[in-house]
Amino acid sequence: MNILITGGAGFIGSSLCNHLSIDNHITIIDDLSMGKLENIDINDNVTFINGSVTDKILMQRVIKDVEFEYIFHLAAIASVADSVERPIETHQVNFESVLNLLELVRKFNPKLKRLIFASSAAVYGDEPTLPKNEESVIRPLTPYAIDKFAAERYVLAYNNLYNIPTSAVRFFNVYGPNQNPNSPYSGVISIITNQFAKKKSGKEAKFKVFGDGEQSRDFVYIADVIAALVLIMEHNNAKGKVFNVGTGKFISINELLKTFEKLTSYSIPIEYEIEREGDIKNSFADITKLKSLDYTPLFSIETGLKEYLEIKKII
Ligand code: UD2
Repeated sequence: MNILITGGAGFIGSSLCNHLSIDNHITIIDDLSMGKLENIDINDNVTFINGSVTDKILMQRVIKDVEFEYIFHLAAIASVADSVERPIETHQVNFESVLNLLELVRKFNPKLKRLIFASSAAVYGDEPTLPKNEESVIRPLTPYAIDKFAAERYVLAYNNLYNIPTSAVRFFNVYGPNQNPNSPYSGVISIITNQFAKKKSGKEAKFKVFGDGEQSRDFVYIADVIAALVLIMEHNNAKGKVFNVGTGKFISINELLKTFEKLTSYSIPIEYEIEREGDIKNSFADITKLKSLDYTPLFSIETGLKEYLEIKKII
């Protein structure tokens, strides 16, 4: 099958590509702003296009030329802070590209079996009720979260209004190999892992906790995320629906650091700094809806982290 993955050189996109390219032909569109070519196992089944999803001419040419069975729209500017600094630029990537893609599919891609859009747990904002289920109060607080929610609604409306088969996923805190640790807004697990790698190679290492470290997150390992995406892609009754993708469990940053220490048998200096502006205290997913598609997360934080640290040769 022909599958398009936008953002296919990024963390989640490249992991999905490496999984699906065994049996399918994958086209990747990525501008390499966060993603890296090294993330992708390039083979005869993968076509890489270096370009932006905001390039309407490029997008039209690709959709018209190939006619995909499946599209995963994962390209985004994932930094919430960046969206606060540059709301217009990030809106073009995080929202306008989605609407443009939906229109292109409506006009030129009648063969489509499913389009899956990557939304975010950010849509829930700071409303404190836990766990978050897909019907929980939505309170998007930043341009990033507002764009994700608006785009997600468009994606689902195209299913209802135009019969274009779509689904959306709200990712909680995904971690694993290929996650870029180089921005302060990179996933916290990739940042901590990077510091433990430095420590292992004898370099100076330290980690800054924003706030008291008692904030908690639902960290989901990339292999479980890929399994969830494949289930949604294959299930007809996932059409027109949005799904939380998490584990249904949570851990605090302090406990997470202890888990790193236990797994690696060493520790790094920890500094506590002022809480990050706009940080959410606690977040975890109700995954009942995803479980209705026979999803079971296979990795706990301990087993997922262990595999990740082994792949990174830290343990
Ligand atoms: C996640 C998403 C973000 C958005 C948001 C919505 C990731 C990488 N980011 O942000 O895109 O969807 O959820 O709520 O999944 N921390 C430290 N020290 C560090 C880095 C982080 O203490 O060096 C803390 C941070 O303040 C936060 C926690 O660790 O309390 C998790 O941070 P994160 O950036 O990994 O993820 P989050 O939940 O803020």
